[in-house]
Amino acid sequence: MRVIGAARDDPATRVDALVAAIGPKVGPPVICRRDVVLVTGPWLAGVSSVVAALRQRAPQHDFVEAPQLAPGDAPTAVVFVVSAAAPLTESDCALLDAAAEHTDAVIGVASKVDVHRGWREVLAADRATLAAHAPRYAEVPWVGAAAAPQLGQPRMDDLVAALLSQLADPDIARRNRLRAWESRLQTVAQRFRRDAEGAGRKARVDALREERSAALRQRRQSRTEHVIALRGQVQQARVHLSYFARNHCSSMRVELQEDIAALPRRKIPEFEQHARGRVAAVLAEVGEAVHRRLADVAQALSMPIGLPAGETLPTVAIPAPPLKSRRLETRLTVVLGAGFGVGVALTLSRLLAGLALRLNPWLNPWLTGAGIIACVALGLALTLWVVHTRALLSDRAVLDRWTGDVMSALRSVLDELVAGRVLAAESLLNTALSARDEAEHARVAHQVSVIDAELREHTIAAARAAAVRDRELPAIQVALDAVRKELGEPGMPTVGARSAEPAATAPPAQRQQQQQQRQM
Ligand SMILES: Nc1nc2c(ncn2[C@@H]2O[C@H](COP(=O)(O)OP(=O)(O)OP(=O)(O)O)[C@@H](O)[C@H]2O)c(=O)[nH]1
Ligand SMILES: [Mg+2]
Repeated sequence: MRVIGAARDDPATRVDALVAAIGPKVGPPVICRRDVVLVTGPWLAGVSSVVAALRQRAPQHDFVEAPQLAPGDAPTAVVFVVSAAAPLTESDCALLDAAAEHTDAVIGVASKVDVHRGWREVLAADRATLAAHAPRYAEVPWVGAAAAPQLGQPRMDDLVAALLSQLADPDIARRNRLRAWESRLQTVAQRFRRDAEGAGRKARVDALREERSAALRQRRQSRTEHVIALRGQVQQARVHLSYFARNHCSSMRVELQEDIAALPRRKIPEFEQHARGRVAAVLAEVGEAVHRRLADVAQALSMPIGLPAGETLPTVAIPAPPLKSRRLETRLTVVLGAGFGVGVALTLSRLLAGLALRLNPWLNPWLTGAGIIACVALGLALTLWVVHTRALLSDRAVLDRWTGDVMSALRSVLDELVAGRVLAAESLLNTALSARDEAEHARVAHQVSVIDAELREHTIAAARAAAVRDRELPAIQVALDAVRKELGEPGMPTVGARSAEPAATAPPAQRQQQQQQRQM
């Protein structure tokens, strides 16, 4: 029973009971209170020297440096050593926050006062800075010390006196436990607040929203781009192939005209076959070019539409050239040719008769007879030549006209071929584009639905965290207020704003008064 009574009188147990009575759903601080004094401070502040000196001056107490404390160990008091060379910085304050997280008893030391003459000003500045950093430090006693002086004797009396006085305070265990509870309650409250505010969650939600709108934007853009690309490619192919076909027609026409101009009479019957062969060749060439170009378009658009390789080519309806039906023209030519031949023969025979009369009258009858025969032969030959030449020229003219007709027929067939095949390919490409669009739409819809699901989860998690915060925080705040009141820090702002709090205003007199009340 005595043990139970002693445990009930234990300051830590009393503090635990005080907090438990308020009822926050927070477990007790998970710390191991050690009966040691932690001496800590920034780099090269003189910590080790102070530890050595304190061990000499107060051998009844244990002094340790930060590395000698295990995680979770809490010292009974903290001696915070800073060099008197320069005032305290924010990072030094943060160092003290970590060291004195579960310990209320803190002593500030401005070290190396033997060499820094202005140490008192630095000490005052340190005191002000620390008090401004957090209200709990407003009453921290500050002393000057020289543990390993270069000049004169060590100066440790003030520090030893202040430390022994703190350690001798019967209330130190209770205050340290209260401080541990304050730290614990603040940490838990901050965790609830952080969970509810969810900075990480917010960033993730923003990123998800951005990803969502980017996916939808990209989908819209890619659809428009594909439609424009398809139209452009098809138009280009149409223009190019029409030009190609017309060009081929024109060059073939010129070629055939040249052939006709040099065509001898005996080759006239073969010309029709030759022209038909050329037409078939041009038709095949244009068909091949159309196929190739449309395959290129499909490849450029990355849409394999499977154009049939050997499509049947259309036929060009070509009538035979009208070479035979010209009997009247032949008769006329024969008459004209005969007239021309007779005229030439008569003229020449008269010329020869006159010539023979002048040369030798004895030979006249013979010469005249021979001349007549020669002139008749010549007239006949001329008649035949005229008839033949006229017939050849007429045939060539007929073939030339016929070639023109063939070309027009071929051109219209080629126009139809190009237009029809481009139209068919465009329709296939549009179908392929729609299919691809559909697949893309399904992919983006799936991506968006995954994002939406995650966004919903985040919204639910945020609402849940806010509900937990609203449910748990009031009790924690009440417990924290009670702990702070016990520590003599009434009127503190709400939890989670420790570093932003104004300088402490709890007067030392008030704290003394509270201590006296408790001791009574
Ligand atoms: N003048 C003068 N120098 C001191 C005093 N105390 C320590 N020093 C010098 O300050 C330097 C650092 O001293 P330490 O005691 O090793 O300081 P520390 O904070 O333990 O240093 P670290 O552990 O390296 O961060 C040494 O060169 C000491 O000689 C002092 O009281 N007066
Ligand atoms: Mg050291």
